[in-house]
Amino acid sequence: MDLFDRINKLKEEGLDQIKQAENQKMLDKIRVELMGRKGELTKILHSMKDITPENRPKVGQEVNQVRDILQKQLDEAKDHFLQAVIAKKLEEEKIDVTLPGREGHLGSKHPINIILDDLESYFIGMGYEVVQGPEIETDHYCFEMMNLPKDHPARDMQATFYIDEEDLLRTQTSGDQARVLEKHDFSKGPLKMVGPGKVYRRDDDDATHSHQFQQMEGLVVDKNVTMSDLKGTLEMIAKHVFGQDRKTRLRPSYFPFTEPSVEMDVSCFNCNGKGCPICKYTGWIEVLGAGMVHPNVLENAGVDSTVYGGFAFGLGLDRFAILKYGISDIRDFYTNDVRFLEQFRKEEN
Ligand code: FA5
Repeated sequence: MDLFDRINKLKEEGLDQIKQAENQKMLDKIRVELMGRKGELTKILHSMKDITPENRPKVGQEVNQVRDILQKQLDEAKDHFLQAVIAKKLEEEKIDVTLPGREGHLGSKHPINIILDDLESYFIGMGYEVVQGPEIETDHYCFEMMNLPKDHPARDMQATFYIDEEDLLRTQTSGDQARVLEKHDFSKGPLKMVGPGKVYRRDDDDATHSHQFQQMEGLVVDKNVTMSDLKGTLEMIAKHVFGQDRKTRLRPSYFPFTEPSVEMDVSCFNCNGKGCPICKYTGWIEVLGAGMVHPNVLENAGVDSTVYGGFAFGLGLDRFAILKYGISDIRDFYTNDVRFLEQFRKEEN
């Protein structure tokens, strides 16, 4: 076979091999065989000295042409495999933008906080200031300043957790009254405050009693504050939270820091007033204590009780939430079960 036929055969075989390559790896192997240092074409170029001088340029030109053709085919095949890899990757990583997104898990507000936030804005709207007393309160503010001296029998109703002789987990938010009264400057206007927060008692836990619950204290002191101001305020709160239909009633009661004293009941959410185990067959659930501020409380805080007077209330936020949402057991508030809490997401604003 003459040299030109051999070169032509190498070209045909090379092109054929490239066509047969199934992947990049096979193609790399073929490239080395065809174009590498040990390849047939390279060998021909290296043996130029054996070729007659007049044929040398022609052979060189022919070999280089074949190398160019093969290189072009190799490049095209390489490009083809690369495109195939990219297409496969794109297919695998395809994102369907029309699919609905995955929702992150959002927490929801605790029902007591929903009531608390709502009441706070309601009172702020009526010109009240929101204060925050300490959960570890002193005997002085929790009891003494509130007209409950050490031997007072009403202390028994609020047996609690003492930390030492003087400090205790507060049984009521009423200590906030004394703290605010001591500081208030009446020359600047009347005192109107609410003080929400946790309180603790050694109560037996049942559907409507917990040893830890939340109260919101309220206090209004000015000249000429009357019992009808208190009644009007309590009725407004009840209507705001429970709606116009739920019945309320005031009962005479006793608190050492108010005179006269009342308690407000709201008709039971469960039996609508007929009587059931939740309301202990009374048809009513007590939600707050209130009354006209006792002169001793004012005087203890340095306020002249012959000039100033006022009303105070302490409402149970848990009881408000129980009645508003129809919750059959107060303990559900404190077990932290997300399935319970999630039911109130729609109530958040
Ligand atoms: C008091 O704590 C008074 N300090 C309220 C007060 C303030 C009266 C200002 C006058 C003036 P009482 O012990 O009744 O009162 O509690 C008030 C409210 O807290 C109750 O009406 C009830 O709604 C709620 N409460 C009382 N004990 C519990 C309990 N163990 N678990 C859940 N809520 C309770």
